[in-house]
Amino acid sequence: MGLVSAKQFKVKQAQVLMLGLDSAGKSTLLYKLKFNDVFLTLPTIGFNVEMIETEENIALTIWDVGGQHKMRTAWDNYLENIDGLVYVVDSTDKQRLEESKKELELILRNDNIKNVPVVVLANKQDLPGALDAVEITRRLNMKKHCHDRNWYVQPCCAITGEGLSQALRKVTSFAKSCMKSKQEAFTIFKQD
Ligand code: G3D
Ligand code: MG
Repeated sequence: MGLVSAKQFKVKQAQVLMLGLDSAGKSTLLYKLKFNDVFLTLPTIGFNVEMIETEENIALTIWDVGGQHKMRTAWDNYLENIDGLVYVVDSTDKQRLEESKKELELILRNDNIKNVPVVVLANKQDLPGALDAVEITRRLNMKKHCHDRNWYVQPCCAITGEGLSQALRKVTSFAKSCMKSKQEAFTIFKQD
């Protein structure tokens, strides 16, 4: 007990769910964020989870859930009580962007994540032909599907780490405001 500083008690915990099609780069991103290193990944069966401390007195618990077709039906089980959604796309996989958009649309329709902010990671920007953030925004129809919540599209590369500190800052600030609104809604509910 004596080893735990008072500051650690004040650290808030935000739950962040990371989804996207298989091979978008979710697990690579998770481990790059956590260990600043690139590991050999295998298709994720179930989920990986890591806690990432940020500089803003908030720790993000990031859930990386497998994105293969047969596992997407399980995504709904992870949507409760989250403070942020990170949606990863392979910016070079033009053929599957439509499929990725449809999956995102399905998730956003779920009542459990009403108003939950979304950060799209336009991953694999190091590869030739990668679509930029403007084009990913357009192809995912973000303005329409996310009009009721905070959202942002961040280009990045999980291998070099480019764009990841910006992404982390965005996820953190969105998650903070999401937690604040939930707290305010809870306080009003208790007063009624
Ligand atoms: P997933 O967890 O979304 O299914 P993974 O995806 O993290 O397992 O990554 C799938 C493949 O994409 C891996 O390659 C990984 O190295 C690669 N990858 C992830 N992010 C990037 C990136 O930003 N740039 C490049 N060039 N490759 C990336 P393998 O070959 O192991 O399948
Ligand atoms: Mg994976």
